[in-house]
Amino acid sequence: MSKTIIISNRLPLQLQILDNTIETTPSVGGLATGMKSVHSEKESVWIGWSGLTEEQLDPELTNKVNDALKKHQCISVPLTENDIDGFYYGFSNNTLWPLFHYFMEYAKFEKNTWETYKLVNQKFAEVVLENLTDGDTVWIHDYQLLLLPQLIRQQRPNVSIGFFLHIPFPSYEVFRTLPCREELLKGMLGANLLGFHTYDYERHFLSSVERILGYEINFNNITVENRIAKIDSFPMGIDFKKFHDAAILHNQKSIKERTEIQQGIDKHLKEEQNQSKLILSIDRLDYTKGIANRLRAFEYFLEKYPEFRGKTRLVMLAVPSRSNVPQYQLLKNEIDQLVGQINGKFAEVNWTPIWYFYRSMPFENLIDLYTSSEVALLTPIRDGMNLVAKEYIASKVNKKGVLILSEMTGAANEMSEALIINPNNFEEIADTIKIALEMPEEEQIKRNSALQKRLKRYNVEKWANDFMDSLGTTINDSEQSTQKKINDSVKTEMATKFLQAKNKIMFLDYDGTMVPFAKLPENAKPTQRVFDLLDMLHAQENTKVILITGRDRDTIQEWFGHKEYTLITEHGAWLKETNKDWELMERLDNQWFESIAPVLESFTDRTPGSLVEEKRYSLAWHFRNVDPELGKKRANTLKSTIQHLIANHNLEILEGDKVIEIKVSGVSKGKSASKMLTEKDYDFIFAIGDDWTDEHMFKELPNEAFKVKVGIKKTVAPYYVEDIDQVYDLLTAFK
Ligand code: GDG
Repeated sequence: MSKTIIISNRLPLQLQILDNTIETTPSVGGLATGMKSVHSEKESVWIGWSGLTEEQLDPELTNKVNDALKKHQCISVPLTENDIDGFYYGFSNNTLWPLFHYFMEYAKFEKNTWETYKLVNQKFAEVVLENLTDGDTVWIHDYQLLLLPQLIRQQRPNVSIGFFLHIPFPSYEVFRTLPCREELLKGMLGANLLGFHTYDYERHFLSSVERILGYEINFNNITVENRIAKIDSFPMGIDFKKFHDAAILHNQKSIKERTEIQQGIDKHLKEEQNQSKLILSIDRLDYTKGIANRLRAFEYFLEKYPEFRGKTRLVMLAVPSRSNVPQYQLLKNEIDQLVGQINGKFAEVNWTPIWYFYRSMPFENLIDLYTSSEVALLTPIRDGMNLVAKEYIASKVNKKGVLILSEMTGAANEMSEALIINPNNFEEIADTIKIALEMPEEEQIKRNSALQKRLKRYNVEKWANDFMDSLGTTINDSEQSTQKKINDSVKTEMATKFLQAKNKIMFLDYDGTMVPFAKLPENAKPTQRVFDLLDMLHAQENTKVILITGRDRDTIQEWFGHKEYTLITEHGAWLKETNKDWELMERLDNQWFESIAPVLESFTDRTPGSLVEEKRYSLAWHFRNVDPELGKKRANTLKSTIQHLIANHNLEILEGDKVIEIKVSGVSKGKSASKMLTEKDYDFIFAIGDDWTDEHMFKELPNEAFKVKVGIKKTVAPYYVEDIDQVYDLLTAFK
């Protein structure tokens, strides 16, 4: 039976060695709870690091660890101290984490940590491959494992792989600074489906793929060699019920049943005659979370609005994190100092402005803090999503409480009823704290009702199911196209029909079909391989071979004029039969050039990398070498400009692969191909091409013709091959 394999850097369990035995406790983080519903399915395993290095384990303990993990359907990836240093503290947290959060000045590029990152991703791949059987689905998580999708794909090309990034994907301008940017993108693109928290991260990723790898992108589908990878956003939710129910339970507790922390909070509130309001902040101690900014903004708030001194307090929980990375140690010192400084500056005998906890708290204390705080102040400088914001709202059973949230979090996209602030604007934060503390209850309830409704509906289970469903449909889509792929049996069938037929005609496109695209059109000259293939086909009995192209007559004459195959150029404007002169297939004129050519030239002047090609009866504006986004934008503007100019003329615009062509309407590969069929009664008709312009040919040729598209693109052709090599492979079967 097929299963789901979840893979993340850490397993969702904490292990402890106590007296030579292993104790396990479940992890609490967002990823662990999020994936619980997928993992609780019977057929699921979770692969990751156990938290214990090889140096901490002997063979006996390793067996015990493995047995303990097995009970929770977990499998560990054995890692050494050195692996953790280079892979986790090094490349993951000293390079990718800062860079992906736009802290470029913190990002270190070190060859040795990159090498370890590659090695550890390989170690993960080995464990996955040992446990992978046909039909399994793989779901890989986060920035520590960017290379893993491709490492698995290389060994198991047909496996269904999903990847989700929990942190932001930065803009191309930032991502491009990574020396290993290509490897990372290719690694990620091993997946069939790539998920991000927000559309912005998705768009940044697509832009990097387009600019760095030059892959073709169609909406959110990327053509990767012979497959489609789909990109989409899935904003992660929380286990709403867990937080909501825990808060209900908390509110029902008698004084005695309450936790020590809750009793402490109650005592203070009583002493302060319930005058004092709590502002909560919870994060891992991380520079991306904007903790120092938050403290400074709170200090500014107390200065600007002194009437709140003694009446409000910041409760700050900072959970220790990555304390082996130097930046985190520096941050810890900075925050310790700031808290001391602010408390020293404002404290009164019965009041200190900040309660600061530097530790992790059990879940029930988290609920104490969520339920007791009138305001949550979350000010990350960057944050992929921020689940704390969602948990705070879910815990507000009576819907009272105000969330102040940084616009730099993924969560801000979905939580527009919160008070959204810019974490760098202290003035705004100070004013917003005042607004929050004074917000009427009805307004709080109104805002939180809307927020809760959404959080309840799009919870973490829905998030995980949506991702898995989408992965399922992505695979089905590609399976649909595999049905049309030319495999050995289709090839044999075509070759047999070819041999049996008495009159055969073959339409062969040139660029993208016989030869790959070159930066400049004149550089895509035919190689000996092209001539050998065409000569071979031409030598077959009763076979008419037609090279049919959008290229200009003169170039094709120069390259193929000495050969005997039939040539059709400029999308069907010109025809050259064996040993004859060129003739016009359509009555054409080119007087319109003088009004259109200057427009194209003006676009070329403003668009670096573009060029105008003048054919006899058409003009083409090429933008293959233009920055992809600029190229698309200019092509769209050009189209609308030209459309306006050609209205009432017998002209049309043809959109090819990175080219816009203006030509006399009615001329097309389809029309000219159909004309060629009237000469004889052909009983074998074959057409192959890669471009949009070849679609005319596929549409107009009769149904019984064999029509083959080159590459995985939208097509009306019933068959496709993946690349030019496969074109050769197919055509050489016809002899
Ligand atoms: C990354 C991305 C993205 C925190 N302190 C305690 C505690 N927590 C729990 C919270 C929450 C989780 O940890 C923190 O999640 P966040 O989303 O806020 O932040 P990151 O850890 O940075 O997570 C982030 C997330 O991945 C998911 O994709 O949202 O943007 O950076 O669930 O409740 N839990 C307990 N004690 C604590 O002291 N028990």
